[in-house]
This record gives sequence, structure tokens and C-alpha cells, in this order.
Amino acid sequence: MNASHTIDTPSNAVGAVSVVSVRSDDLDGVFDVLKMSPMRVGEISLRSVLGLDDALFARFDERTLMLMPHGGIGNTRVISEALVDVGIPIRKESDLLRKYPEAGDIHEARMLDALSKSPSPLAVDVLLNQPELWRAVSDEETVERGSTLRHLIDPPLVVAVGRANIGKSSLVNALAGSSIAMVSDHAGTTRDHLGVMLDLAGLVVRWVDTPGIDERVEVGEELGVLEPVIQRADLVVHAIDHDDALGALDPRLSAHIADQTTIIRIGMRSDLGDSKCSTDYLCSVKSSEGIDGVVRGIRDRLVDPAELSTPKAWRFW
Ligand SMILES: Nc1nc2c(ncn2[C@@H]2O[C@H](COP(=O)(O)OP(=O)(O)O)[C@@H](O)[C@H]2O)c(=O)[nH]1
Ligand SMILES: [Mg+2]
Repeated sequence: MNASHTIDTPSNAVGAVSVVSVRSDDLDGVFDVLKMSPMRVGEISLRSVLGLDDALFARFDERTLMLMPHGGIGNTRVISEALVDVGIPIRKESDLLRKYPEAGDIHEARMLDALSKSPSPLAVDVLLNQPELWRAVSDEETVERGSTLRHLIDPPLVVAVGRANIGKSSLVNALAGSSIAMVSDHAGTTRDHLGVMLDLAGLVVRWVDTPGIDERVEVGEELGVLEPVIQRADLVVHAIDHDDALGALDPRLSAHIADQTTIIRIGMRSDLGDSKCSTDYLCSVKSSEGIDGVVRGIRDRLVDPAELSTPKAWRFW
């Protein structure tokens, strides 16, 4: 007997009755394990099975038997557990299928649900492809939930660090296309940790701008506030000014960067001169040179382009 059941009424709310549907290609087998006399299609009757409370039973079609017991949360759970005990497992997907009645199957319902939560434009095509990929899937082909594609649904945390007054806040403004961080000629203007959502060529990230921290800053409050943010970063942007010969990150910061965190070194204010140390990218907010490269570089480190274009199914829920 291949049977399963779903709880079709909200599983966290009380109603006069709850509705539990048992589906099987072999309903006679279901009647057997429930130790009840078989019902014809269209028949409705009040019965008690498995020693439980009376419930209204209805056989809607060849494959579906509905149980409508009293709608208490506990009562519904007892019935569900009794069904599991006799070999009729629960399928929890029904919540999603109810939420998205327009979905043709569970793959589509999952996709629509993920789409509604994904802020990144890049997620749209990837998710739209998933129902078809999952319908054709064999297990060894799948991309696990933990792949970099997860960043399409949960915006990754990007933390920009580096010395004060080298253009970190100006860069956020340029990336956002509007003025959200305070920019100033005086060192250390950015006192608060501004977290803003930025769309980097289709990937939405949470970008945290930090006040300049370098060897000239005394150990104190600022570092304490920064530590947990740095620890949680998915990517650290280390901004380095054009004339900084060492390009060293203050060890009080680097000590808190997790091993798996990607660090990208960006040479800032490149219009003022050539970089004096090695960097991954160069950019100038003033001339716009290199900004596109920075955007794409960060995006590609957070979402692997190979995974983005993979024809494999992705376990995104
Ligand atoms: N020449 C030039 N100046 C810049 C550039 N980006 C920022 N600045 C200037 O550098 C100064 C410090 O900028 P700010 O963004 O506040 O630096 P932060 O302290 O690192 O956040 C300001 O006077 C900006 O106008 C750039 O690409 N080129
Ligand atoms: Mg700043």
C-alpha cells in the first residue's frame, strides 16, 4: 500500500473540524489498515477508527479519503500520529500547495515561495528553471542547499573595512546610486555601521560601511562593535588607498575574520595615482573607472557563475 496523508486545515489553529486527507492508489489497503469497512466513492459517514474519537469520513474519489474530526490542534495531531503508526506517513508539503493554489505541483509551489522571498533579480531565472529540473532529477545531479546559490535568497553580508578617508563611503554611494552614507573630508566621519541593501549586478547584498580603523585608532568601542559584524561577514572588502604602500589590514580586525570568509582587496581613488601595493581591483568613484569590475568581482565571489549556469537541480528550500 502506497499511502500518505496531509492536514489540509491550518495545523496551528483551532477550527470546528479539521480536514485530514489520505491519498493512495490503493484505498482498499487503507481501509484494511484502518480496520474499517470500505466506502464507495461519494459516501459520507460518521465513524470511529483506531480507537480514536468519531470523525466524519468522506470518500471523494478513487484515491482520496477525507477524515473530518473535531478541529482541536491536539486531536488532529493524535489522528495524524495514528495514521503514521499504521504506515500512512504525513506529507507536509500541503501547506505550500495550499499557499500557492496556482502551482501545478510541489516543485512549482516551492519555487513560487522562494521567489517571493528572494530579493535578487538574478534569482528569478534560476528559480523559474527549478521545477522542470526537479521533475527530471536523479539524486547525484543535485546542487546542495549550501552552494553559493543560497546567497540569491539570503542576502550575503559584505563588510567594507580599511583606513579612514579613503573613499569607502563614497563607494557605497556610487554603488547605490544615491547618497546613503555620509561622506566627508575629515577622517572618521562614518561613525555608525550603516547596513544597506545594494543590488550588485543582480545580486542583492547587505553592505556594512565601517568607520576607518587603522593603527591610529585606539582600541575601544568601535572595534568592539565591529567584531561581531566582521565575524559574520560572507565577504570582506578591504579598501586600500592609492598611496598606501603596505595595504595591511589592522590585525585587530583581521583576527576576527573567519577562515572561510573571502577577502577582496580594492585599490581606492585610482584617479589620484597608481596603487602602491597589490590589489584585486582598482577603482575611482570620481572617474567611475573600475566600478563595474568591482561590482562584478564581488558578485562572482559570492555567487559562483558556474553554479549560476549549472543545468543541475538546486535544493533551494
Ligand atoms: N579623487 C578622488 N577622491 C575621492 C574618491 N572617492 C572619495 N573621494 C574623496 O575622499 C574623501 C573621503 O571619502 P569618504 O568616502 O568619506 O571616505 P571614507 O572615510 O573611507 O568613508 C572625500 O573627500 C571624497 O570626496 C575618488 O575616487 N577619487
Ligand atoms: Mg566613511
